[in-house]
Amino acid sequence: MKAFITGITGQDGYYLSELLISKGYEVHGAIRRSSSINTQRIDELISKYEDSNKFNLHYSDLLDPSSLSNLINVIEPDEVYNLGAQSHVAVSFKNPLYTTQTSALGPITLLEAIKNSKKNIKYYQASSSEMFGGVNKDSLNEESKFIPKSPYAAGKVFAHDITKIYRESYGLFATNGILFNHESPYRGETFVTRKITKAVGRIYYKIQSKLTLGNLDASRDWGFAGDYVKGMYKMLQHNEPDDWVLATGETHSVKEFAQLAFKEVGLNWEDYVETSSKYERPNEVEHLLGDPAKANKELGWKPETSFESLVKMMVENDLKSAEKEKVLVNENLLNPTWENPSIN
Ligand code: NDP
Ligand code: GDR
Repeated sequence: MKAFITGITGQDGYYLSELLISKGYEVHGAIRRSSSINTQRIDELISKYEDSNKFNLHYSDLLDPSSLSNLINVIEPDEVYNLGAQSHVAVSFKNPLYTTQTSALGPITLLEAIKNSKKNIKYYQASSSEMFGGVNKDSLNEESKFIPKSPYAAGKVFAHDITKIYRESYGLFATNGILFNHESPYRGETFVTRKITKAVGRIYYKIQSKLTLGNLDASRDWGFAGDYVKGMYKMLQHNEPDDWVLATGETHSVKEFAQLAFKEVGLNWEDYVETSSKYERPNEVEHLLGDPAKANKELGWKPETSFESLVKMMVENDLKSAEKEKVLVNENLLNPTWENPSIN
Protein backbone atom coordinates (compact mmCIF):
# COMPACT_ATOMS: atom_id res chain seq x y z
CA MET A 1 0.00 0.00 0.00
CA LYS A 2 1.16 3.52 -0.81
CA ALA A 3 0.05 6.67 1.00
CA PHE A 4 0.60 10.27 -0.04
CA ILE A 5 0.50 12.77 2.84
CA THR A 6 0.41 16.56 2.57
CA GLY A 7 1.50 18.38 5.73
CA ILE A 8 3.93 15.56 6.54
CA THR A 9 6.26 17.95 8.41
CA GLY A 10 3.46 18.84 10.85
CA GLN A 11 2.42 17.18 14.11
CA ASP A 12 -0.10 14.79 12.56
CA GLY A 13 2.14 14.13 9.55
CA TYR A 14 4.76 12.68 11.88
CA TYR A 15 2.34 10.43 13.84
CA LEU A 16 0.48 9.27 10.73
CA SER A 17 3.73 8.42 8.89
CA GLU A 18 4.93 6.35 11.82
CA LEU A 19 1.61 4.51 12.00
CA LEU A 20 1.42 3.76 8.27
CA ILE A 21 5.04 2.61 8.07
CA SER A 22 4.36 0.25 10.99
CA LYS A 23 1.51 -1.18 8.92
CA GLY A 24 3.84 -1.84 5.97
CA TYR A 25 2.92 1.21 3.87
CA GLU A 26 5.25 3.02 1.52
CA VAL A 27 4.80 6.62 2.65
CA HIS A 28 5.24 9.63 0.37
CA GLY A 29 5.05 13.15 1.74
CA ALA A 30 4.92 16.64 0.28
CA ILE A 31 7.29 19.17 1.83
CA ARG A 32 7.64 22.87 1.12
CA ARG A 33 10.90 24.55 0.39
CA SER A 34 11.73 26.69 3.40
CA SER A 35 14.62 29.04 4.14
CA SER A 36 15.10 27.32 7.47
CA ILE A 37 14.90 23.58 8.14
CA ASN A 38 11.27 22.46 8.47
CA THR A 39 11.77 18.70 8.82
CA GLN A 40 12.64 18.50 12.55
CA ARG A 41 9.64 16.32 13.41
CA ILE A 42 10.40 13.77 10.68
CA ASP A 43 14.22 13.82 10.70
CA GLU A 44 14.19 10.62 12.73
CA LEU A 45 12.07 8.89 10.05
CA ILE A 46 14.25 10.29 7.25
CA SER A 47 17.42 8.82 8.71
CA LYS A 48 15.80 5.56 9.84
CA TYR A 49 14.46 4.78 6.36
CA GLU A 50 17.25 6.37 4.31
CA ASP A 51 18.13 3.11 2.57
CA SER A 52 14.60 1.88 1.94
CA ASN A 53 11.60 3.07 -0.06
CA LYS A 54 9.38 3.23 3.05
CA PHE A 55 9.60 7.00 3.57
CA ASN A 56 9.91 9.39 0.61
CA LEU A 57 9.68 13.17 0.40
CA HIS A 58 8.80 15.37 -2.57
CA TYR A 59 8.84 19.16 -2.92
CA SER A 60 5.37 20.56 -3.45
CA ASP A 61 2.93 23.16 -2.15
CA LEU A 62 -0.83 23.15 -1.77
CA LEU A 63 -0.86 26.32 -3.87
CA ASP A 64 0.99 24.62 -6.76
CA PRO A 65 -1.70 22.54 -8.52
CA SER A 66 0.59 21.05 -11.15
CA SER A 67 3.00 19.70 -8.54
CA LEU A 68 0.12 18.03 -6.68
CA SER A 69 -1.39 16.40 -9.77
CA ASN A 70 2.06 15.31 -10.98
CA LEU A 71 2.68 13.64 -7.63
CA ILE A 72 -0.66 11.83 -7.70
CA ASN A 73 0.23 10.52 -11.18
CA VAL A 74 3.81 9.57 -10.38
CA ILE A 75 3.28 8.05 -6.91
CA GLU A 76 -0.04 6.32 -7.77
CA PRO A 77 -1.03 6.24 -4.08
CA ASP A 78 -3.80 4.03 -2.70
CA GLU A 79 -4.60 6.67 -0.08
CA VAL A 80 -4.17 10.46 0.10
CA TYR A 81 -4.22 12.19 3.48
CA ASN A 82 -4.56 15.96 3.10
CA LEU A 83 -3.14 17.30 6.37
CA GLY A 84 -1.47 20.43 4.97
CA ALA A 85 -2.86 23.81 6.06
CA GLN A 86 -2.00 27.14 7.62
CA SER A 87 -3.46 25.68 10.79
CA HIS A 88 -3.17 28.54 13.30
CA VAL A 89 -6.57 30.13 13.90
CA ALA A 90 -5.22 33.46 15.24
CA VAL A 91 -2.80 33.77 12.29
CA SER A 92 -5.70 33.17 9.88
CA PHE A 93 -7.10 36.59 10.86
CA LYS A 94 -3.77 38.16 9.84
CA ASN A 95 -3.31 36.11 6.65
CA PRO A 96 -6.89 35.34 5.60
CA LEU A 97 -6.28 34.88 1.89
CA TYR A 98 -3.28 32.63 2.23
CA THR A 99 -5.03 30.55 4.89
CA THR A 100 -8.17 30.17 2.81
CA GLN A 101 -6.23 29.35 -0.34
CA THR A 102 -4.29 26.52 1.32
CA SER A 103 -7.39 25.15 3.06
CA ALA A 104 -9.72 25.38 0.10
CA LEU A 105 -7.66 25.19 -3.11
CA GLY A 106 -5.45 22.37 -1.84
CA PRO A 107 -8.35 19.93 -1.34
CA ILE A 108 -10.09 20.77 -4.60
CA THR A 109 -6.83 20.35 -6.53
CA LEU A 110 -6.21 16.97 -4.90
CA LEU A 111 -9.80 15.82 -5.50
CA GLU A 112 -9.61 16.86 -9.17
CA ALA A 113 -6.31 15.00 -9.59
CA ILE A 114 -7.79 11.89 -7.98
CA LYS A 115 -10.93 12.08 -10.12
CA ASN A 116 -8.91 12.56 -13.33
CA SER A 117 -6.54 9.71 -12.48
CA LYS A 118 -9.49 7.28 -12.79
CA LYS A 119 -7.86 5.16 -10.09
CA ASN A 120 -9.54 4.09 -6.86
CA ILE A 121 -7.60 6.46 -4.65
CA LYS A 122 -9.07 7.05 -1.19
CA TYR A 123 -9.00 10.61 0.16
CA TYR A 124 -8.90 11.89 3.75
CA GLN A 125 -9.68 15.56 4.44
CA ALA A 126 -8.51 17.10 7.73
CA SER A 127 -11.73 18.82 8.81
CA SER A 128 -11.87 20.60 12.13
CA SER A 129 -14.05 21.19 15.18
CA GLU A 130 -13.38 24.90 14.59
CA MET A 131 -16.07 24.67 11.89
CA PHE A 132 -18.72 24.41 14.67
CA GLY A 133 -17.84 27.80 16.14
CA GLY A 134 -18.41 26.78 19.76
CA VAL A 135 -21.42 29.00 20.37
CA ASN A 136 -22.92 26.94 23.20
CA LYS A 137 -22.07 24.04 25.49
CA ASP A 138 -23.70 21.31 23.38
CA SER A 139 -21.85 18.12 22.63
CA LEU A 140 -21.14 18.28 18.88
CA ASN A 141 -21.47 15.48 16.36
CA GLU A 142 -21.55 14.93 12.59
CA GLU A 143 -25.06 16.46 12.38
CA SER A 144 -24.24 19.65 14.27
CA LYS A 145 -24.39 22.96 12.44
CA PHE A 146 -21.23 24.69 11.17
CA ILE A 147 -20.91 28.30 12.33
CA PRO A 148 -17.32 29.20 11.34
CA LYS A 149 -15.83 32.14 13.21
CA SER A 150 -12.45 32.61 11.51
CA PRO A 151 -10.98 32.61 8.00
CA TYR A 152 -9.37 29.29 9.00
CA ALA A 153 -12.72 27.74 9.90
CA ALA A 154 -14.48 29.14 6.82
CA GLY A 155 -11.80 27.61 4.57
CA LYS A 156 -12.20 24.28 6.35
CA VAL A 157 -15.99 24.37 5.84
CA PHE A 158 -15.43 24.84 2.10
CA ALA A 159 -12.98 21.91 2.04
CA HIS A 160 -15.40 19.75 4.04
CA ASP A 161 -18.27 20.52 1.66
CA ILE A 162 -16.24 20.03 -1.52
CA THR A 163 -15.04 16.65 -0.22
CA LYS A 164 -18.67 15.59 0.26
CA ILE A 165 -19.59 16.98 -3.15
CA TYR A 166 -16.88 14.90 -4.89
CA ARG A 167 -18.00 11.84 -2.94
CA GLU A 168 -21.64 12.28 -3.92
CA SER A 169 -21.10 13.52 -7.50
CA TYR A 170 -18.31 11.26 -8.71
CA GLY A 171 -18.41 8.33 -6.29
CA LEU A 172 -14.94 9.08 -4.93
CA PHE A 173 -13.93 7.45 -1.66
CA ALA A 174 -13.61 10.88 -0.04
CA THR A 175 -13.90 11.19 3.74
CA ASN A 176 -13.89 14.03 6.26
CA GLY A 177 -12.40 13.49 9.69
CA ILE A 178 -13.85 16.22 11.92
CA LEU A 179 -11.14 16.23 14.54
CA PHE A 180 -11.30 18.09 17.82
CA ASN A 181 -8.04 19.51 19.22
CA HIS A 182 -5.28 16.95 19.54
CA GLU A 183 -1.92 17.64 21.07
CA SER A 184 1.41 15.93 21.76
CA PRO A 185 5.06 16.65 22.39
CA TYR A 186 5.19 17.36 18.62
CA ARG A 187 2.52 20.07 18.80
CA GLY A 188 3.51 23.43 17.29
CA GLU A 189 4.90 25.72 19.99
CA THR A 190 2.45 28.59 19.41
CA PHE A 191 -0.66 26.49 20.13
CA VAL A 192 -1.79 27.07 23.68
CA THR A 193 -1.08 23.60 25.15
CA ARG A 194 2.50 23.45 23.92
CA LYS A 195 3.07 27.12 24.71
CA ILE A 196 2.12 26.26 28.30
CA THR A 197 4.20 23.06 28.61
CA LYS A 198 7.28 24.69 27.01
CA ALA A 199 6.97 27.53 29.54
CA VAL A 200 6.50 25.12 32.46
CA GLY A 201 9.78 23.37 31.58
CA ARG A 202 11.68 26.64 31.22
CA ILE A 203 10.16 28.21 34.34
CA TYR A 204 11.03 25.09 36.33
CA TYR A 205 14.67 25.39 35.20
CA LYS A 206 14.58 29.17 35.83
CA ILE A 207 15.33 30.20 32.26
CA GLN A 208 11.89 31.85 31.89
CA SER A 209 10.08 33.93 34.48
CA LYS A 210 6.49 34.30 33.25
CA LEU A 211 3.97 33.02 30.71
CA THR A 212 1.63 35.39 28.89
CA LEU A 213 -1.61 33.94 27.56
CA GLY A 214 -4.88 35.25 26.09
CA ASN A 215 -8.36 33.96 26.96
CA LEU A 216 -8.01 31.58 29.93
CA ASP A 217 -11.71 30.69 29.95
CA ALA A 218 -11.82 29.13 26.47
CA SER A 219 -12.37 25.40 26.71
CA ARG A 220 -11.40 22.63 24.33
CA ASP A 221 -11.88 18.89 23.90
CA TRP A 222 -8.18 17.95 23.96
CA GLY A 223 -6.94 14.49 22.97
CA PHE A 224 -3.61 12.89 22.03
CA ALA A 225 -2.52 13.13 18.36
CA GLY A 226 -1.14 9.57 18.39
CA ASP A 227 -4.67 8.26 19.10
CA TYR A 228 -6.28 10.49 16.45
CA VAL A 229 -4.13 9.36 13.50
CA LYS A 230 -5.37 5.82 14.18
CA GLY A 231 -8.87 7.15 13.59
CA MET A 232 -7.80 8.76 10.28
CA TYR A 233 -6.43 5.41 9.12
CA LYS A 234 -9.59 3.57 10.23
CA MET A 235 -11.75 5.99 8.22
CA LEU A 236 -9.99 5.01 5.01
CA GLN A 237 -10.36 1.29 5.81
CA HIS A 238 -14.14 1.57 6.35
CA ASN A 239 -16.32 -0.04 3.68
CA GLU A 240 -18.02 3.27 2.78
CA PRO A 241 -16.68 6.84 2.73
CA ASP A 242 -18.38 9.13 5.24
CA ASP A 243 -17.69 11.88 7.81
CA TRP A 244 -16.67 11.09 11.40
CA VAL A 245 -16.01 13.13 14.53
CA LEU A 246 -12.95 12.22 16.63
CA ALA A 247 -13.01 13.67 20.13
CA THR A 248 -12.63 12.60 23.75
CA GLY A 249 -16.06 13.70 25.01
CA GLU A 250 -14.45 15.86 27.74
CA THR A 251 -13.74 19.55 27.74
CA HIS A 252 -11.27 21.57 29.84
CA SER A 253 -10.46 25.26 30.02
CA VAL A 254 -7.09 26.81 29.19
CA LYS A 255 -6.90 27.71 32.88
CA GLU A 256 -7.35 24.04 33.88
CA PHE A 257 -4.65 22.98 31.42
CA ALA A 258 -2.22 25.55 32.85
CA GLN A 259 -3.11 24.65 36.43
CA LEU A 260 -2.43 20.96 35.85
CA ALA A 261 0.76 21.53 33.84
CA PHE A 262 2.33 23.74 36.56
CA LYS A 263 1.16 21.29 39.23
CA GLU A 264 3.13 18.52 37.47
CA VAL A 265 6.35 20.30 38.54
CA GLY A 266 5.03 21.42 41.93
CA LEU A 267 4.42 25.05 40.95
CA ASN A 268 1.33 27.23 41.34
CA TRP A 269 0.22 28.51 37.91
CA GLU A 270 -1.07 31.79 39.32
CA ASP A 271 2.47 32.80 40.32
CA TYR A 272 3.62 32.75 36.67
CA VAL A 273 0.70 33.23 34.27
CA GLU A 274 -0.39 36.68 33.12
CA THR A 275 -2.79 37.64 30.38
CA SER A 276 -2.58 40.05 27.48
CA SER A 277 -5.16 41.09 24.90
CA LYS A 278 -2.39 40.52 22.35
CA TYR A 279 -3.30 36.81 22.39
CA GLU A 280 -7.04 37.30 22.12
CA ARG A 281 -8.81 36.71 18.82
CA PRO A 282 -11.24 39.05 17.01
CA ASN A 283 -13.91 36.33 17.16
CA GLU A 284 -13.30 33.67 19.81
CA VAL A 285 -14.50 30.06 19.81
CA GLU A 286 -15.35 29.81 23.50
CA HIS A 287 -16.29 26.20 24.06
CA LEU A 288 -15.83 22.93 22.17
CA LEU A 289 -16.96 19.49 23.21
CA GLY A 290 -17.19 16.56 20.80
CA ASP A 291 -19.23 13.38 20.69
CA PRO A 292 -17.21 10.52 19.13
CA ALA A 293 -20.07 7.96 19.35
CA LYS A 294 -20.31 7.39 15.58
CA ALA A 295 -16.54 6.73 15.23
CA ASN A 296 -16.72 4.44 18.23
CA LYS A 297 -19.64 2.45 16.83
CA GLU A 298 -18.65 2.28 13.16
CA LEU A 299 -14.85 2.39 13.27
CA GLY A 300 -14.20 0.87 16.68
CA TRP A 301 -12.17 4.00 17.50
CA LYS A 302 -11.81 5.44 20.97
CA PRO A 303 -9.29 7.79 22.56
CA GLU A 304 -6.74 5.89 24.66
CA THR A 305 -5.02 8.78 26.45
CA SER A 306 -6.65 10.73 29.29
CA PHE A 307 -6.40 14.51 29.66
CA GLU A 308 -4.15 14.05 32.71
CA SER A 309 -1.80 11.65 30.87
CA LEU A 310 -1.61 14.03 27.91
CA VAL A 311 -0.60 16.98 30.11
CA LYS A 312 1.96 14.82 31.93
CA MET A 313 3.44 13.50 28.66
CA MET A 314 3.85 17.01 27.26
CA VAL A 315 5.30 18.46 30.47
CA GLU A 316 7.80 15.59 30.83
CA ASN A 317 8.98 16.08 27.26
CA ASP A 318 9.41 19.84 27.66
CA LEU A 319 11.17 19.46 31.00
CA LYS A 320 13.83 17.36 29.27
CA SER A 321 14.35 19.93 26.53
CA ALA A 322 14.44 22.82 29.04
CA GLU A 323 17.12 21.00 31.03
CA LYS A 324 19.30 20.87 27.90
CA GLU A 325 18.53 24.52 27.07
CA LYS A 326 19.57 25.58 30.58
CA VAL A 327 23.06 24.15 30.02
CA LEU A 328 23.39 26.11 26.77
CA VAL A 329 22.01 29.32 28.33
CA ASN A 330 24.48 29.04 31.23
CA GLU A 331 27.35 28.67 28.76
CA ASN A 332 26.08 31.68 26.77
CA LEU A 333 25.50 29.43 23.75
CA LEU A 334 21.75 30.13 23.64
CA ASN A 335 19.89 33.41 24.03
CA PRO A 336 16.60 32.86 25.90
CA THR A 337 14.50 34.81 23.37
CA TRP A 338 11.33 33.13 24.66
CA GLU A 339 11.22 35.81 27.36
CA ASN A 340 9.87 38.09 24.60
CA PRO A 341 6.58 36.40 23.79
CA SER A 342 6.01 35.32 20.19
CA ILE A 343 3.41 37.12 18.12
CA ASN A 344 0.80 34.40 18.49
P1 NDP B 1 0.58 21.61 11.74
O1 NDP B 1 0.41 23.07 11.75
O2 NDP B 1 1.47 20.96 12.75
O3 NDP B 1 1.10 21.16 10.29
C1 NDP B 1 0.62 21.77 9.13
C2 NDP B 1 1.35 21.18 7.94
O4 NDP B 1 0.86 21.82 6.75
C3 NDP B 1 2.87 21.40 7.96
O5 NDP B 1 3.49 20.26 7.41
C4 NDP B 1 3.03 22.58 7.02
O6 NDP B 1 4.30 22.66 6.41
C5 NDP B 1 1.98 22.25 5.99
N1 NDP B 1 1.61 23.39 5.15
C6 NDP B 1 1.29 24.63 5.53
N2 NDP B 1 1.05 25.41 4.46
C7 NDP B 1 1.25 24.63 3.37
C8 NDP B 1 1.20 24.85 1.98
N3 NDP B 1 0.87 26.04 1.46
N4 NDP B 1 1.48 23.82 1.16
C9 NDP B 1 1.82 22.61 1.65
N5 NDP B 1 1.90 22.33 2.97
C10 NDP B 1 1.61 23.33 3.81
O7 NDP B 1 -0.88 20.96 11.81
P2 NDP B 1 -1.38 19.60 12.50
O8 NDP B 1 -0.47 18.51 12.16
O9 NDP B 1 -1.70 19.89 13.92
O10 NDP B 1 -2.78 19.41 11.78
C11 NDP B 1 -2.89 18.66 10.56
C12 NDP B 1 -4.16 19.08 9.82
O11 NDP B 1 -5.29 18.81 10.62
C13 NDP B 1 -4.23 20.56 9.47
O12 NDP B 1 -4.90 20.65 8.23
C14 NDP B 1 -5.09 21.15 10.58
O13 NDP B 1 -5.75 22.30 10.09
C15 NDP B 1 -6.04 20.01 10.82
N6 NDP B 1 -6.58 19.91 12.16
C16 NDP B 1 -5.73 19.86 13.25
C17 NDP B 1 -6.23 19.69 14.51
C18 NDP B 1 -5.32 19.65 15.70
O14 NDP B 1 -5.84 19.78 16.82
N7 NDP B 1 -4.03 19.44 15.55
C19 NDP B 1 -7.68 19.49 14.73
C20 NDP B 1 -8.47 19.51 13.53
C21 NDP B 1 -7.92 19.70 12.30
P3 NDP B 1 5.55 23.47 7.10
O15 NDP B 1 6.09 22.54 8.15
O16 NDP B 1 6.46 23.67 5.96
O17 NDP B 1 4.97 24.71 7.68
P1 GDR C 1 -7.29 26.28 18.36
O1 GDR C 1 -5.92 26.03 19.16
O2 GDR C 1 -7.50 27.69 18.03
O3 GDR C 1 -8.36 25.58 19.13
O4 GDR C 1 -6.98 25.52 16.99
P2 GDR C 1 -5.04 27.01 20.05
O5 GDR C 1 -4.21 26.13 20.91
O6 GDR C 1 -4.32 28.02 19.21
O7 GDR C 1 -6.13 27.80 20.94
C1 GDR C 1 -6.98 27.12 21.84
C2 GDR C 1 -7.68 28.14 22.73
O8 GDR C 1 -6.72 28.73 23.62
C3 GDR C 1 -6.92 30.14 23.65
N1 GDR C 1 -5.67 30.79 24.06
C4 GDR C 1 -4.53 30.83 23.36
N2 GDR C 1 -4.19 30.28 22.17
C5 GDR C 1 -2.91 30.46 21.71
N3 GDR C 1 -2.55 29.90 20.56
N4 GDR C 1 -2.01 31.21 22.40
C6 GDR C 1 -2.31 31.80 23.60
O9 GDR C 1 -1.47 32.46 24.21
C7 GDR C 1 -3.62 31.59 24.11
N5 GDR C 1 -4.26 31.96 25.24
C8 GDR C 1 -5.49 31.48 25.21
C9 GDR C 1 -7.36 30.48 22.25
O10 GDR C 1 -7.97 31.76 22.20
C10 GDR C 1 -8.30 29.31 21.95
O11 GDR C 1 -9.57 29.58 22.47
C11 GDR C 1 -6.36 24.24 16.96
C12 GDR C 1 -5.58 24.15 15.64
O12 GDR C 1 -4.81 22.97 15.66
C13 GDR C 1 -6.52 24.11 14.46
O13 GDR C 1 -5.77 23.85 13.27
C14 GDR C 1 -7.53 23.00 14.69
O14 GDR C 1 -8.42 22.93 13.61
C15 GDR C 1 -8.27 23.21 16.00
O15 GDR C 1 -7.31 23.23 17.05
C16 GDR C 1 -9.25 22.09 16.27
